[in-house]
Amino acid sequence: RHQHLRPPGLTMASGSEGQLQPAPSRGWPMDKHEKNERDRKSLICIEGNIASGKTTCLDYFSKMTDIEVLTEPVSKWRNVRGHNPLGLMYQDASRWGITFQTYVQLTMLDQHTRPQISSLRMMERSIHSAKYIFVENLYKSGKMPEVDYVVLSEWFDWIVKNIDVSVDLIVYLRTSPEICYERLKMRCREEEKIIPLEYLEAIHQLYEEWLIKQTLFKVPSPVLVIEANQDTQTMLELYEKNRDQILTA
Ligand code: D5M
Repeated sequence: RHQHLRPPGLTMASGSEGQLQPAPSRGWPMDKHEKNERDRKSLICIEGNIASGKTTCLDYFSKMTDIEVLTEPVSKWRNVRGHNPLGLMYQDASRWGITFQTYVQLTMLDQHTRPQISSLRMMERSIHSAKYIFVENLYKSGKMPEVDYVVLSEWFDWIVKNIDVSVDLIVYLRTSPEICYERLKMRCREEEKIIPLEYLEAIHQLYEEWLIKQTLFKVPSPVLVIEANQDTQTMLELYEKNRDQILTA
């Protein structure tokens, strides 16, 4: 697949060229029949900064037949047995970062391992971005003690080694942090009112290093980059026009 054959706004991230192979198999005890079932099905993860337009993208594709969509389990993050770990994390990341990230890792693992009915599943973010973007950001910004980071990393490494959390394609909705900041203010989610622009800039930087420069961490699949600064209507037209390229990338 060559970059110049793609329509404007859609590019395969460098380093992904020629890597469109089946997902690697894992060591989790799975009989041959089960494994073959999984290999015939595809998982696309939609990645991007907070308020980058992932929901619009997923809403568009959810209307198609034979595509199942799993949105981020935000309602669980806001209410687990009466507690709101998402809100707590935004109020005091140093105290609640590990609590929230432990729960995100569990709920993301639950998403990855749910039986897949349709031949194509689209998922909002992944266990990989939870670790490589958000946990990394907490640690790098000095808000997560090294011991918390190491324990979470041990969990993450064990999961990746022993459970099938493979991904077939990452679609990266690439936005500027300023645009995300505007969209974030408009959607007015209570917990997010205290998010400063600097936080979105830090998340953006990590996404760029992970998925574009590919220098930081292992990228679990090829990456399709979609420039996503445009308004909702234009984005929907872009998805409509390039639907087949996205689905067969
Ligand atoms: O993400 C929904 C909200 O959840 C948003 O406030 C970002 C936050 N989020 C998502 N995943 C994580 C992790 N792993 N750590 C910290 N915060 C997270 P949205 O981007 O709107 O889909």
